[in-house]
Amino acid sequence: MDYTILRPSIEGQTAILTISRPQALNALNSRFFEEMDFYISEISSDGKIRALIITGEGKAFVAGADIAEMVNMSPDEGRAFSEKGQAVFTRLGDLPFPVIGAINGFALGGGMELAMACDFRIASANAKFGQPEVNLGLIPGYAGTQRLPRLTNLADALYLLTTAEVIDAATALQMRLVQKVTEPENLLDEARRLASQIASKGPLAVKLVKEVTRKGLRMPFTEGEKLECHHFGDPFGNEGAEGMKAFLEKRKPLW
Ligand code: CO8
Repeated sequence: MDYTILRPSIEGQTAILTISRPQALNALNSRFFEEMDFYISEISSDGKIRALIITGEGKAFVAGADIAEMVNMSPDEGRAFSEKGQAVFTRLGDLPFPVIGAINGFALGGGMELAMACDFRIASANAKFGQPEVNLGLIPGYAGTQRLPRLTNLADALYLLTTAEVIDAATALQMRLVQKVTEPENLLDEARRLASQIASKGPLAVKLVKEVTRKGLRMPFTEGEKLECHHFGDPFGNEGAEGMKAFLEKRKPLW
């Protein structure tokens, strides 16, 4: 597929995906979801990637779903647009390595939902977050109502969802919506540093820890314990044996 909105690149074991539709502040349209879906398939079969960074070009990460595309939709078309977007964001979160949101500016509506679909987020000090859907008489459609209270808490989530208040990066950090804030000029290097840090760990262990943690949130505690126990055994005899041997031999593991 020809990418017209996404700009993918690979630096060593890190993939970087830049959303590049700055004339519309990177608003998410159908074409974006087609390209994203294709890119996820492409990257999930590339065995050497250890982390994906998602960022935006220009002053926005993403300023929301494309309002111009949605304005004349019927209720059924709205539902279909939501369903497609939710499925793509779920596939993104299910990638077998961490997905880091590098939030460079406005992350509003569908943009904040995309940021929340990443495994964790770092933000530039000038980033802005909000769920302004109620300003338009809408509700979030890419699982924002579900991810936001899970990442923050019920009251903070309902506060943001009902007031449509736009918050700055420092407030987002306080709410634990983002994990780090950097100066704008350091954002991508900090994301690269985190990606390299993760790439130096056992790749099977990183994949499993992400899978068990994410799946565990969707099941009762005791089921999650069983899932962890099951996968705890997987690295023994291969990657885990090398990691433990390397520790005992006081050397770096060879993954
Ligand atoms: N959709 C379409 N176009 C957009 C969007 C958007 N979400 N945001 C900005 N643009 C366009 C503007 O229309 C403008 O285009 P043009 O130059 O042709 O007039 C261009 O981007 C630049 O924008 P501004 O001139 O407005 O830039 P400012 O710096 O003055 O303002 C803001 C920046 C504050 C970010 C402002 O653009 C804004 O408020 N944008 C809309 C934010 C918003 O409401 N986002 C939520 C959208 S709804 C949503 O995301 C629902 C998600 C769930 C959908 C589920 C599927 C059904």
